[in-house]
Amino acid sequence: MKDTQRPTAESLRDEILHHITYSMGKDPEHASVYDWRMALSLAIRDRVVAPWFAATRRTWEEGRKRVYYLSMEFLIGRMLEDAAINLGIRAICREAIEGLGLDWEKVVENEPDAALGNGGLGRLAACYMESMATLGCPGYGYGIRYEHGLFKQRFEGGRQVETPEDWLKQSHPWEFERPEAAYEIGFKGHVETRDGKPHWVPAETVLAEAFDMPVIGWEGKWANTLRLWAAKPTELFDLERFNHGDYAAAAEPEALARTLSRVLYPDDTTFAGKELRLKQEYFLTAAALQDIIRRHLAAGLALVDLPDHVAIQMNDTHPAIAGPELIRILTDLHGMEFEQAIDIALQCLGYTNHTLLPEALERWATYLIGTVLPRHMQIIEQIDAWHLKMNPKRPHYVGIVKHQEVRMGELAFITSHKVNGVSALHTELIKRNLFPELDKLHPGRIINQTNGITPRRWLRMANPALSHLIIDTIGEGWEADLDRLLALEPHVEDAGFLEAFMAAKRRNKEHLAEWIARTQGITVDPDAIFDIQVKRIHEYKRQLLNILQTIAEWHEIRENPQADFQPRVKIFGGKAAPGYYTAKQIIRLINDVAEVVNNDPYVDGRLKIVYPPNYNVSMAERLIPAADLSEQISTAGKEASGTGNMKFALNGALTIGTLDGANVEIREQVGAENFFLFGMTADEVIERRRDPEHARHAIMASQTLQDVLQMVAEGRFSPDEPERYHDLVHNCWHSDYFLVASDFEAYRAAQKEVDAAFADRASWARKAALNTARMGYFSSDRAIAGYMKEIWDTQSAL
Ligand code: 26V
Repeated sequence: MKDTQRPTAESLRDEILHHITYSMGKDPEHASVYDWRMALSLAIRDRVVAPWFAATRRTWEEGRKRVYYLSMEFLIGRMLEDAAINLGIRAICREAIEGLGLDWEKVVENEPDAALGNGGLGRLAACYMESMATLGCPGYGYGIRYEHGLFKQRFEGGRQVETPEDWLKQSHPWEFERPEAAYEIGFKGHVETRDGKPHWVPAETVLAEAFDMPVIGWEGKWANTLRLWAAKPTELFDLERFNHGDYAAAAEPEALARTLSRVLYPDDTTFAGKELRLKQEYFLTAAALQDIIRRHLAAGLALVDLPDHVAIQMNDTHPAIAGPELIRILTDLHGMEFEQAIDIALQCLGYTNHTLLPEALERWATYLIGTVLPRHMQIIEQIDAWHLKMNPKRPHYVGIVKHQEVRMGELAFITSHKVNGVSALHTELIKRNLFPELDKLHPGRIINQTNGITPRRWLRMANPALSHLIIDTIGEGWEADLDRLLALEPHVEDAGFLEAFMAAKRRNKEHLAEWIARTQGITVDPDAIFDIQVKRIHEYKRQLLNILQTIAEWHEIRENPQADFQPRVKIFGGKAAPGYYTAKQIIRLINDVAEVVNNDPYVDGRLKIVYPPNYNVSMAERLIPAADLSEQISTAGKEASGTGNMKFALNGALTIGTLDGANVEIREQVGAENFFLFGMTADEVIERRRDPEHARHAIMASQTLQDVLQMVAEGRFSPDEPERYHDLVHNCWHSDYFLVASDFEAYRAAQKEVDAAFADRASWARKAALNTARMGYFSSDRAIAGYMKEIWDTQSAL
């Protein structure tokens, strides 16, 4: 059978030609890059289907427990090369494509990113789907098929401008529409009593229609399904209303259906109580639960046995309505008693917390939930009352419903058997600051599962130069057993190995330099330190600290242009939430500073600032392998984990960072001597804030920072509008909640250490290689194995 045998470049070429002709309907003579990309994708997809069916069939036959990962975001990125890598046919694909006279990179880069997420949380979901497939953990991802993913970012005069993203403009070869898998989802209406039991009569309904994407694991041994829901209008219901003459109401469901899965909310920094978002959350959750229950019942199983067959993981609180919805299904629709229903819900559900930022914690007005989901509001109150009854010692200020708001964190906690943080420090802070009372009432419920990243995409695929060196040095097998990278350790004593390691880095830096020249029109020196900060723009992540330090460096060069100076390329990437004014000012400042510094003859190319617009997964794959230095400089206690930090270190970048999130564990793993630590600890941050004048005190203690702030305030980087950054500077002096000023000198000192360390090439190479060798712990395979054992109670089917 052609789709199970390993292809040759020739056989694959024939398959591509077949698809060009019969799937794309194109004469090869006239096919575009898009056509070829589609044909190649379809040829690869043909090879995914057999393992996918086999895995699904085996799960049914063996009656296995399934994991359901509910997430409002899946930041998948491109799929073609990832599938080829995991099937072990990338080289063959490339050969076939080049044999057809095409440019491999152009074909791969023709694919738009599936950007159905904002940042860390969505990318984590994508890595976890891939690891579940690699480990043979039977499961489904459930999400929303947003028509428009995260907005595209452009810069105009240095300012961020957002334009809609349109990944579905062309047809998407990795999805299968399943019109037969569609469920009605209700909203609003009222609750009435039928046969003595509550019964919800929704006023509006929409259809959730499934689109399936196969998720193939390493070596194609297992594949799971990512099922994304698209909203469609329910025609029958409309007609009924129409016939009753209620035309406006008849049009409502259609309008709702059109908007429900239209756009991804692009703000991951603040909670805004948007009704549409609540509806999106319920839409995803209700569709998923109907699908889960249908599958369970179709296997002839009883609902009381649900926990033996179903584990549901809530990626943050966004799907936290799962608890009440499951209870509603079990009680209202299947006649179960409330106590038994909540017991089942508890055994099935798990909740991962991804942020401590109070402004990002979801809490919905009771009137809104009461309007949109009237029956759920009743059940939420019932859960709250039940929890209080079971825990009479619960303090009066603790609970799900307080001050006319439903706190989704508390709801998720109380309906889950396990609540997990995403790094050791973060989990400690959840226990200490976020849920101290609930932790006391439910000792052992809060556990840690430190985040991880998939080494297939983030090393094997993104960094062929380093991957091949690793394979030449220790062989294969590390891709699915990342601790094996430890075998590289003895080689750091070998000058030849270190040279090869740095040669691979150098090749990646040259590639990046070439891309920067081509796309940004900026020349950068591959011998300079490539110093990279890429992530969402947020005050707590402190891109401001980075750019202020960059200004200080520039000032130093200008003061003393003849001095020896370690050349650096400062690379920034990231989007700001469209309504986040300060973050947008920081973007503009970086671009303004870049304009001045990059064109300053005194600098003479020794310092460059590059900020390519529209940072996304594909850009990360390009930048990370070329980094020497990884910037992980958040205010301690604010970054739950970080996962970019892991990708950089795995690719042999050294980290300059605070003791925040997973940085703490990365430093433990790679060794303190191979990590540039600076800044206050989480406890010191709290302490420092008790001084209401901390900002002014810190600035007064640093002449450099005074000079830098003065330059910004005077308009040195915005001569056409000198007052442009007055707000930013004023905030530094008078508030500085994220302690940029207080950490400035420590950061600067650490950057000086970086300069000195980089000058010693052999020593730097050793540190970089040790970073790669010791990052095995941060594989998402380790993380998923932890979830399987400690939360899901499920076994590999492999
Ligand atoms: C919150 C909201 C609020 C309502 C509007 C839409 C929206 C979307 C996302 C979020 C939560 C963002 C939380 C998040 O992304 N946390 C990140 O999770 C990563 C994976 O665990 C972790 O590495 C990062 O440190 C953490 O910031």
